[in-house]
Amino acid sequence: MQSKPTILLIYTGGTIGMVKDFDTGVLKAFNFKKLLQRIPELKQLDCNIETVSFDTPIDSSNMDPAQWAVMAKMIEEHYEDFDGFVILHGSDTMSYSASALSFMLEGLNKPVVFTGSQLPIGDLRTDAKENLITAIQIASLRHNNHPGVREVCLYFEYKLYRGNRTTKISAEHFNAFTSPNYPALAESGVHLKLNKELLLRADSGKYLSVHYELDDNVVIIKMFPGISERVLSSILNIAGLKGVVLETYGSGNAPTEDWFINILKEAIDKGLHVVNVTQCSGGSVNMGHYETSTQLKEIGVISGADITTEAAITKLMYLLGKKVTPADFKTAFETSLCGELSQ
Ligand code: ASN
Repeated sequence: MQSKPTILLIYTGGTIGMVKDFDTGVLKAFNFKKLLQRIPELKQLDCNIETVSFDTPIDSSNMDPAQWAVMAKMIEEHYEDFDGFVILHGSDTMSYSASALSFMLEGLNKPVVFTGSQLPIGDLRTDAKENLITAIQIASLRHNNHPGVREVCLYFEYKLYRGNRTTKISAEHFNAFTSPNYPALAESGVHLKLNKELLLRADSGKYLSVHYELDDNVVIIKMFPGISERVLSSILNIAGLKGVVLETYGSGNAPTEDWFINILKEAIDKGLHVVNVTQCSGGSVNMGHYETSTQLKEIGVISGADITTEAAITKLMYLLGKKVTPADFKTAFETSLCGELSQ
């Protein structure tokens, strides 16, 4: 008889575990043990669950690369002892964390499922229970004696997404995430339906290798009509800056004015990596499609294709941390590492 899957639940904080401060009415992170007591249903799941928690649970607005390293370390240290990992995380920056971990956990061959909620677990109308219970069930799935899912994903409101394809779209609705350029990996209804053909299949001979070095000398610049030479030039000349995610218009378009192209060209010639992503919520950058992106291509701007901004900025941190050489950087960025862009 096969033994029950074992799941490690990692609690980082977020609304799911928050309670209202009686004096101020403000939502604050809460003790994890008390949180678990509010979900007796967990005992009914057909798996063994163990838990670890951040020493101080945080609102995910306080998330940063150091905290990603803490999560990655928890997974690395417990990797052999568990069949899957569920990370309870605030929804605000969950897509950034899921993207970062997808790059940091190279060779991952087990599920890492991020989830959280829009209402605290103690709230009568909470979405936390369904999200948590189904995330654990997904992490427990087995197929031919292998984990059913072997990548970093995000489960929210009946849908499982590839983590590095997601973005938070609503501060109000339970349906808070979307994956604009890649279909859902699974849908939960009467049945839990896994779209197997969409899943990543890691090379099973590969071992987990965790990359902790992330370089935060990066910035996101969102284009807007009226952005001035002074503003753009000040940002691109920040001392030590190494990478820029430039959110352009439509399919990767930007002004054709000389000052704009010259500032970017100078920065790229000095060694700055500039990645073009679209500020549209779906679709892909296609430099050279319009006259307004042809020069960007010529001066060496990197195409982010259909990558999300969250995945682009964390991929920049990861590749810079890995010290990829300037000659290889553009190709490395434009190559999909773990399903974050379509090629
Ligand atoms: N502010 C919360 C967080 O990201 C939002 C949430 O979890 N729904 O930690």
